[in-house]
Amino acid sequence: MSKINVVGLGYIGLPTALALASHGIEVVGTDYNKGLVDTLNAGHTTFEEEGLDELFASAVKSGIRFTTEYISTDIYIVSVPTPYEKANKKIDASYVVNAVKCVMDVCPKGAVVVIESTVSPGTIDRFVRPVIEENGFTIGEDLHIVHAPERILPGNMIYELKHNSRTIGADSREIGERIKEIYASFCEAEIVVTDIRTAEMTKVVENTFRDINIAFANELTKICRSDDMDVYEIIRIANKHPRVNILQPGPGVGGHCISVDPWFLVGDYPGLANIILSARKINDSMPEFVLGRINDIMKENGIKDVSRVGLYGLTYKEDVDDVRESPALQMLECMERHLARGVKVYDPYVKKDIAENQYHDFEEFLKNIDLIVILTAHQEIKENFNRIEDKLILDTRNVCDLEGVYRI
Ligand code: SAJ
Repeated sequence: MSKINVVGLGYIGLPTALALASHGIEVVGTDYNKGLVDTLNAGHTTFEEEGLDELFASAVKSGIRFTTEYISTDIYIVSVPTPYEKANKKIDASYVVNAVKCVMDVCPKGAVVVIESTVSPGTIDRFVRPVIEENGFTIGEDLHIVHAPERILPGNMIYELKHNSRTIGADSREIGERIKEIYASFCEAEIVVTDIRTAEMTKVVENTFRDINIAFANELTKICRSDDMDVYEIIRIANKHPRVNILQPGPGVGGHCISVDPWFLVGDYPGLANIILSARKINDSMPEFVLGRINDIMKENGIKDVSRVGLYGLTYKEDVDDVRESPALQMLECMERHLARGVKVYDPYVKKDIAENQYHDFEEFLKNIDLIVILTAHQEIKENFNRIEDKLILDTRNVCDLEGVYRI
């Protein structure tokens, strides 16, 4: 089996490199962030995920190497960021294009570059193929392109890396099957080989489907709130129907995937992506909806000073350390716009100071607040409801079973 150079050692690239190395494949992990590479070479992982440290130890034992350099080999897996430009909702493919350029500087003839990064439909045609041809390479001879989007769930990545089915998009069945064999070294689920544009679209469609379903739950919570109905009881009972699976309302949709990918379709198919756009607007309205609930509760209980309110949870969802696009940060931005500063914040997973009035000790955080807003259902809060029973509680995640808890 060929040596593989995994380029980009973030939330996706690192677990992928470790899984390949732990299953008998020679792997070199490359990242332009020297600090990150040094951390890995010092024997430390760079983020928290169930099972990551064990996989890291197994990969190190198998001889995985980490470097800032690209190496000359015949298979590259590229997992670099694909941010989107908020203004025009278009993808920024520059990181992918730059990685492919670096591959071309070192790769032998006939190498395969596998792009795992989530890209909007048509990105590889619009940005990757031209840069390869502009450098005098013939696609399908000098360099093969494959798109293999991942679908692992942050918070359960290592398990899903092994058990989720995979999609391999390639220009030829032969190359697709060759890359399928590599992923089959650690993936025990079905691996589907298709064309590149189909692979690009399925990935974005999967996340868009989830965004729309979350938006339905969020719109339902607004409707029920307006008519004093219990949305959670309605969802609980409705989901007993064999073909109904309503998701959970929340304070908004965060993360760098579900809150981003649907915008690719809105940006690329204006006038057609209507439900998709509406769902995005509903989900993006939830942080302000929660602020409205906080305001109502403060008035109802005579809390005049917003510094008596504490936001529990800065990450975008439970038991992860990722704050990208998190509802809490969207709320803080909104409060700043309305000059409502002073709210206290705390998250056990966020060690760095990223907000004003951020606490790093749960007890300290609790000391001077009257209303705690549960924005992220970390295991810590679920195990410590007894420590907040003397507070007013707004539970945006419906996890607290204490009496008199407010919900969104
Ligand atoms: N959320 C709700 N209500 C729900 C479910 C989620 O409000 O019922 C919120 C979460 O709190 C979070 C956001 O939505 O803020 C997204 O969380 P998530 O757990 O639904 O998904 P992600 O973003 O962590 O991971 C998704 C997954 N995609 C799908 O489930 C279709 C994962 O499989 C992908 O690999 C990942 O995006 C990605 O990287 O694309």
